Amino acid sequence: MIKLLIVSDIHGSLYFAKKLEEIIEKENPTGIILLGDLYYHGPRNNLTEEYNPSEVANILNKHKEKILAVKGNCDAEVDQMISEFKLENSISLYADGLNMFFSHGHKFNIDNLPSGYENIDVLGYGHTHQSLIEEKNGVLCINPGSISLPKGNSTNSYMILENKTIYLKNVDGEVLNKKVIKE
Ligand SMILES: [Mn+2]
Repeated sequence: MIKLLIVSDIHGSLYFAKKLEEIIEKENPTGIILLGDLYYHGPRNNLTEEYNPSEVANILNKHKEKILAVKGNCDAEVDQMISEFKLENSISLYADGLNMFFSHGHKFNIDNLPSGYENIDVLGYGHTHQSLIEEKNGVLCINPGSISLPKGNSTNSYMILENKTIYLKNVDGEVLNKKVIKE
């Protein structure tokens, strides 16, 4: 059985990278999915709390064995250079009877499902900084929001996927929303 910790849009916040370390310790996931926008704050955003991209990279690199990551629209070539894990364009993952597709979300999202979506159970992405658990055309679209820079009604959050159930949690580990993916 897998237990995936899904996190997005850290945007260089050392404060929330440290929070993430506590979450990793507490949740003890089998895998960590990072959905992009790891280091750079981005020209549309304010600086995040304790903005320190290179220290964030040091923390993430400690967990490289468990990390699967995709590139965000704020992630540049140099971000790959400081990361000891690969930044993919997208990740297709089959586990526990679920076909999952992860990308940053600026291309594929609930309003633009990828081709072949008929074979996808879960479409995971970040980018909007707003959490989401919503089904569309038989695909469960999930977004953990941003751990460091939530927008709209969202709070600082992450997701856990285990036992074919998706959980949205705040950084203190409280369950904010959950849904069984497939009976
Ligand atoms: Mn972002």
